[in-house]
Amino acid sequence: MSWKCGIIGLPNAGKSTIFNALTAAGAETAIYPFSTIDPNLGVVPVPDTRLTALGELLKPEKLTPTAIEFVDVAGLIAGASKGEGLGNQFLGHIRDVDLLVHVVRCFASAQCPHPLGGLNPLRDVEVVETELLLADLEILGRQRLKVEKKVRAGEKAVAAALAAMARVEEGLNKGRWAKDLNLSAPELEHLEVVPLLTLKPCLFVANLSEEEFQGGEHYQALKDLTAARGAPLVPILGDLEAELQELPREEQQEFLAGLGLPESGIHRLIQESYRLLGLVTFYTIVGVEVRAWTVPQGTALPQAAGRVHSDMEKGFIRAEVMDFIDLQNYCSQAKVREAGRLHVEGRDYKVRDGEILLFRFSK
Ligand SMILES: Nc1nc2c(ncn2[C@@H]2O[C@H](COP(=O)(O)OP(=O)(O)OP(=O)(O)O)[C@@H](O)[C@H]2O)c(=O)[nH]1
Ligand SMILES: [Mg+2]
Repeated sequence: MSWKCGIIGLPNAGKSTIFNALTAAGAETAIYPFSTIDPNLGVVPVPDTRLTALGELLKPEKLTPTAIEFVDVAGLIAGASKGEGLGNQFLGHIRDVDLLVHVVRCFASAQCPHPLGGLNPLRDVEVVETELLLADLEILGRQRLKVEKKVRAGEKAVAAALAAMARVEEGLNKGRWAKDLNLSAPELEHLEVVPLLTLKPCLFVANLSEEEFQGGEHYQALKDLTAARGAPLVPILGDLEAELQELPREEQQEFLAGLGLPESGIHRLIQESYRLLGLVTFYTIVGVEVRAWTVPQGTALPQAAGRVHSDMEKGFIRAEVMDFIDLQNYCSQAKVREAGRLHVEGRDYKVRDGEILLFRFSK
């Protein structure tokens, strides 16, 4: 199982450009809208300084990072929820993602006109979000009809499901996202059959020109909006970062530092997505390979073992647990053990971020 992030936004916002930079995969970009028709799917390694440090310390033959997926879909325009443009397809492709990455255009370009006229990030955000809300209302409406049929057929147990749907519909009609309605666990369970877009976590990307980055009004407007909502915003100089992917890492960093950027926006985007998905990373050192793995926060050891191999989950006995920091400080697994910093844990233990696990299992 891997986690998927859907890149959404208006046509020509620079979604494919950012996707390219993410995957350096060469998805098509174009100066005309709707250049992306089939969604592009890219598997992106998660930059991880701990894994790099483990590589330097243990010098394994193989160092394998964990990864998340990004999907690049067609641009969304007003009316998409009613099937305008490639809207329906677009919405279909992002129903199964775990996180929405909303790219907002903050760059002017003579060659590549804005589909709605001039630059106006706040309007753009509203257009896209309105479509998400409408799409959810539509899918809820359809589901409600199905449930109401069951009520007429005499099924009584569906009243709670109807009530949960009504609550979300009421919220959406007021412009509130399903994720902000404090839905209870039973309500969420009733809604599981409805793949709501507004239930997903969302982060914003400001796709910036250099001028905007140096203090433009459009970038500022978007910063104010996201700050007021407490929503994460990652600034990216899309075009530039896509081009930089051709250069070696150090040169990329030098270039960005010259512009006053401490790190690549693309790296920040990957890390921020990872954080918002509520994931933790654990490591295994087996034979010639040091490898990073991803599990949701709160995952117990047997299920974590199952990420590595299903047999290890079935036959799970216990795990030896070591903290990355301890291995870094003591420099070898044997010394961590000697220092009494290695602990043995059983089935109920929840994996924490940065732990190095050695699973014991019966075959
Ligand atoms: N100047 C400038 N141009 C950009 C930037 N990002 C993207 N572009 C250009 O804008 C055009 C459209 O970019 P795409 O990445 O194809 O846009 P998209 O959002 O994927 O568009 P659709 O797939 O049509 O929805 C391309 O010509 C890009 O080179 C940027 O940061 N600055
Ligand atoms: Mg595109």
